Amino acid sequence: MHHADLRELHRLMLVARRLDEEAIALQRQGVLPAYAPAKGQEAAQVGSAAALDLARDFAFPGYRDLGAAVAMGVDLVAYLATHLNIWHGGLYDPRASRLAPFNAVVGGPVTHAVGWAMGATLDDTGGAAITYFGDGASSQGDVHEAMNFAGVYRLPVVFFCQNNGWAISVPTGRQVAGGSVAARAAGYGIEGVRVDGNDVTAVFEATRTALDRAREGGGPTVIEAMTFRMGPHSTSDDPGRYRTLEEEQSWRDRDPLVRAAARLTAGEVAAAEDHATEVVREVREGLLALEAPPAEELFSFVYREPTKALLEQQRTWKESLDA
Ligand SMILES: Cc1ncc(C[n+]2csc(CCOP(=O)(O)OP(=O)(O)O)c2C)c(N)n1
Ligand SMILES: [Mg+2]
Repeated sequence: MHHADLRELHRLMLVARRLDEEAIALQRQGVLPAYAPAKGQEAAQVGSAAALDLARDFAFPGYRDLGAAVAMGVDLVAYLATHLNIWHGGLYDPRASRLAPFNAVVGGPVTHAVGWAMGATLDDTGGAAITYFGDGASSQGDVHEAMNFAGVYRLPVVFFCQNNGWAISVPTGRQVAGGSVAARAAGYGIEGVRVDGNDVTAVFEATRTALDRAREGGGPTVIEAMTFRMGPHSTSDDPGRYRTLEEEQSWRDRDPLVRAAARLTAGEVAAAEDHATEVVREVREGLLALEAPPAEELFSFVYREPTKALLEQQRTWKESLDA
């Protein structure tokens, strides 16, 4: 990888890290109701999303994938607005940004990505889908059906698993039988690779290879990025109740940002910090300035034609306003 590319990936990772810290602060200040921190997973998210071709590909994220949104150039105020809970999903345009609304259903985005990949094949668009999910999600039935279906039809999809060691308080060893998500790919007749998820270069290369293969008709790939969730599962979790400080310390030494920064000059790292500070300031101001959309919209866009039940709810809601 060229030095300039590494510098750019580090810059994106640092924006993700600082924005993640800001999101936690905003949650503590009562601005965001809840947030799922991504600290420690920046190399996995940024490295993989940076490998996408935004003219053709499409990404399906989970709830902890801020780094993917950063790397894809999604409007970050509109992205983080999802956490404000003032609308259905975020305020960004998934079709224009190529990033689906984030999904809090464990394993949910995996089936969506496979469906999209089926459509891309039928329409012969030449694009590939990437889906983000966790080690815990990999034990969900839907994920296995999605992988099997993608294998049978050799669909252009990359199953990007961030194995961060934990599914809330359950360690990977207690819910991934056989110990490897990547190894499961063999059962579906598809490629499976394990990659150092805290090495942004390795993640980028592995994802680019998998996306190229998918677009060329070579079928799906499971990528298992080995990483660590350095913070809590969510802003209402206390990891001290289920894991040790020794484990956390051993991963602090493998921090993806420290590893990338070690390959850059002090001046480059300082410039990236200045840039991240500026982005965070703008996003914070943008979020605080957002007005809630008209409450009436709660009933729009759910169905093409509203159902009787929905109209009934809308009527009750309106009456409650007048009361
Ligand atoms: C279908 C479904 N079941 C259960 C939950 C509750 N839940 C939220 S996150 C989570 C653990 C997911 O772990 P993993 O897939 O490893 O992702 P991580 O949170 O570590 O990024 C669970 C069980 C959910 N959101 N959706
Ligand atoms: Mg996990």
